[in-house]
Amino acid sequence: MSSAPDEPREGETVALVAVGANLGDRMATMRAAVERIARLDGVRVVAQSSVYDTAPVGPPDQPRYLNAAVAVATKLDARALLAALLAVEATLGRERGSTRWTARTIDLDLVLFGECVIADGDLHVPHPRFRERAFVLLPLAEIAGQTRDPVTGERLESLLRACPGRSDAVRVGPLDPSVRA
Ligand code: A4P
Ligand code: MG
Repeated sequence: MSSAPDEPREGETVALVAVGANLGDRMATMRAAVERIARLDGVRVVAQSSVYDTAPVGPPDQPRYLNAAVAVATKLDARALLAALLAVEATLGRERGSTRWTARTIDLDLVLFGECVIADGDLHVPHPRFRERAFVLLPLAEIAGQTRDPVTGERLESLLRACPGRSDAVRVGPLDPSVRA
């Protein structure tokens, strides 16, 4: 029996990835990132959220962001998936300075990897700050509102309700260009 295209298959884990950009042609770069993620071996994109225009959190003198989220079903483990995401960032001109939270052409954060909880040097899943970030929770709740945070047990939609700052986000359209606004 074949499984529906957006259901995880045997051996796959569903991971949630936050996508952000605030330099250059933000929408085009975010869509290019999703195309590249979809072409990774062992990774299927199974859901894409809307895109939101959001006020920057962190250093104030930077442009507004676009933020969105995708769900992937993957045969990779969390470390290999994050490495692949960082490689996609690099191909899209992401430069890292010494300061966190600065402007970027693309940011791909691994927010959840199934129910895994990992705090291991350079890999932290769930992403340590996602519960306090409306720009992450708003798109994530659209595609996975019933999914539970494995640390707190809360559903993503209830984490969003408890999160300040969601009202200043403006929906600008779908991330998936084949979906009508
Ligand atoms: N790393 C470890 N675990 C992870 C994970 N689960 N996902 C390591 C992603 N990366 C992970 O990340 C630094 C290092 O963390 C990576 O090398 C990776 O090996 P980074 O992407 O260079 O740093 P960052 O994105 O500046 O920091 P961080 O901690 O991800 O920050 P946030 O919390 O994502 O904040 N405002 C708006 N409106 N929208 C935004 O998207 N983003 C940020 C970044 C700040 N303000 C924003 C937005
Ligand atoms: Mg990041």
